Amino acid sequence: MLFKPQVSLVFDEVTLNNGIFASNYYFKLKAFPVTKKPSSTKKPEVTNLGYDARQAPINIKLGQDEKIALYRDMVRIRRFEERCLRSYQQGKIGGFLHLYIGQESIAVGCASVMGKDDHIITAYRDHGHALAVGMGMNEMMAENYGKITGCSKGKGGSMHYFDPSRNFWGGHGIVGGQIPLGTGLAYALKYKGLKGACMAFMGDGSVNQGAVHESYNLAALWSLPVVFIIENNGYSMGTSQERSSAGPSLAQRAEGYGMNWAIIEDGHDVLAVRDKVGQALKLAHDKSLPSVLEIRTYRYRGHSVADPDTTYRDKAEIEAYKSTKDPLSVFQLSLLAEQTLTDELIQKIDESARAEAETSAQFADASPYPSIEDIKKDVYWEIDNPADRKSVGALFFD
Ligand SMILES: Cc1ncc(C[n+]2csc(CCOP(=O)(O)OP(=O)(O)O)c2C)c(N)n1
Ligand SMILES: [Mg+2]
Repeated sequence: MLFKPQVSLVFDEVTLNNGIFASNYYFKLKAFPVTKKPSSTKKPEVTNLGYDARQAPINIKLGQDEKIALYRDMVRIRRFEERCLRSYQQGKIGGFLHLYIGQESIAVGCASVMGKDDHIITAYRDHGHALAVGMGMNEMMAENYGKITGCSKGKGGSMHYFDPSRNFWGGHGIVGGQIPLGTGLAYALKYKGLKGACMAFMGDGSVNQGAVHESYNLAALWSLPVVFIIENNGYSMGTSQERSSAGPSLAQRAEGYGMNWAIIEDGHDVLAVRDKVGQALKLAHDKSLPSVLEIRTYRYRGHSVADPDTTYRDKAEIEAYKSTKDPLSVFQLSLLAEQTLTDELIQKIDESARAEAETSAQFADASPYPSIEDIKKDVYWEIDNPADRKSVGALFFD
């Protein structure tokens, strides 16, 4: 339909054709303003908006100590990352450093509903998930410093934390790259008849990656025990979610694959995260059904600490979120109101988290760098298995 008005002409050509023909029209399309998204037509299946998360069955049974532990875990993430930022500014950390500050309720809420057979995989903004599953600040800070005592022996840095003993499979730098891997973990569980499910985390910027859709397709087709968790903090680097992703919501795309999906508006509320993620995890455990959850959240710092964060969003936007939805403050107020926390305990938790983070910086500082020999270890090298060698190519470190 070549003679339609310009908007539909371009849209038709782009959707009906491919290759050069379509890309000719791409530049015209690019200039169009972003259209307002239509509202969702179908109710999400795993959601329950406008409710009191404290009354959810999974939360009502929480004891005081468990609630304090959730709060403490969020504080530990915040203080650890603030210390990381200082170390970066002191020139102790090279490469990138992506802070999770503002999103703590998600990692802590999700890890708290994980069973011992469940697995977790995430992107490069991985400090929160690592601490939440029980990794130690020392091995994490040392990894940031590139030291041999780091969890990846100093070869991965902040983006590549790993701890298979805690079913924590990283820490991945390629946007969306961890999603096929997480789907593979879920496949392996089902294939081997093992218990458990995989929680595969991604940012809002991942959802347009082809590999994410290929993963959705296989997860639904083979009914895999996986929960895809989109941490929608509103931005991929400096591009807002509205400017990068079409459709009414990021999670609703799951409908195309016949998967359960939900939007968790109150991602700042650790109890709401526990409830909704717990439901999706139960579906994975009991029925081997996959889900896509979109958890709305916000990051306070720039994309990485190298991002001056001055061009793509307003400071007032950051302050508005901080003052009304800060995950730590919101939970703290609620626990104070029910007298689970006292001012004294809050101070104690805070001081202890600061001291732990400070100790980790000293530990990292005092640790040695890997030797050249250490750097060569654990790198796949065909010469390690000469009998199985199938191809000839350049060998690492030869
Ligand atoms: C395949 C690929 N493309 C581009 C990049 C560069 N890049 C790194 S982070 C990022 C933004 C991702 O944003 P989002 O998924 O929303 O995660 P967030 O940083 O908000 O946690 C981009 C484009 C990359 N690492 N990998
Ligand atoms: Mg994002």
